[in-house]
Amino acid sequence: MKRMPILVVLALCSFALHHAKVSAKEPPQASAGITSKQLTLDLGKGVAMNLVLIPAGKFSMGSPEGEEDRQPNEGPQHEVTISKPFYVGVYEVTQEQYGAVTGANPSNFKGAQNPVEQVSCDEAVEFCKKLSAKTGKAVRLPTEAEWEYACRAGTQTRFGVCDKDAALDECAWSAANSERKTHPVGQKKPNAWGLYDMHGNVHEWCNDWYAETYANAGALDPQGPASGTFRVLRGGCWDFNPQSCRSAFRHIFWTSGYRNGTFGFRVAVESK
Ligand SMILES: [Ca+2]
Repeated sequence: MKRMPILVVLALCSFALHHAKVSAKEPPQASAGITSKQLTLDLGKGVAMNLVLIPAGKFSMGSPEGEEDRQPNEGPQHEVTISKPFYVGVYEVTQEQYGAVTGANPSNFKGAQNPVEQVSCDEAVEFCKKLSAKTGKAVRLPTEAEWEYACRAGTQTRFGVCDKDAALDECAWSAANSERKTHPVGQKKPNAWGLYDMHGNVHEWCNDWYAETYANAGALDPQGPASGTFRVLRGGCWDFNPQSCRSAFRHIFWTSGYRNGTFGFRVAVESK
């Protein structure tokens, strides 16, 4: 692969210019106390990736015992501190973006603005390494804690955008409305921090090894177990029921090299 010129553009409110092919609206103005900073990465070949700065803060990770459809591995619910702001992708990584960085498109459901799928965790990590080299930024998969924190965007309800399964139609592609396929990113309602498709469309790889319980989870910037057999995916997908798109739901049982038409990802970038 040719080495591409490094070009990183920090921009405020600029990503409509860079993402004109996507039908998504711009994220709403952040609420009080929340920064509206955005980061745009130039992937080359006229392709950009937009990220939004997620503020440091605390949240309750996992679901309360009384939550409808709760699974045992979502507990115990515990307070987590995210000590540093970090950028996270506004959208799932698209096929156009994946192709610009790797030259490949393994997806079952072809579409430049559809999320890339049929990507293993190892391949997602490799994408991050290549994008880091291209941009000079520290690009990586989000931790499971970062993912859930970003998904919730200050909420403690079952979903980060809405709280009823029926209302999820407005904010996620699940088995209830997907017609059994992925859809272009950014067509549903974003959460309060301007993130689209955190619920549904494709499952999203996280960096953590899977732990069956949060009993031994750290409270400060948890990274998950030091080693393990399975990785974790979050957010549910086009092939899962709405209840499996809940903020706390954890999809596991998949090794780092396994790929599937429901598996995609979004990236995180260190803010400093
Ligand atoms: Ca998703």
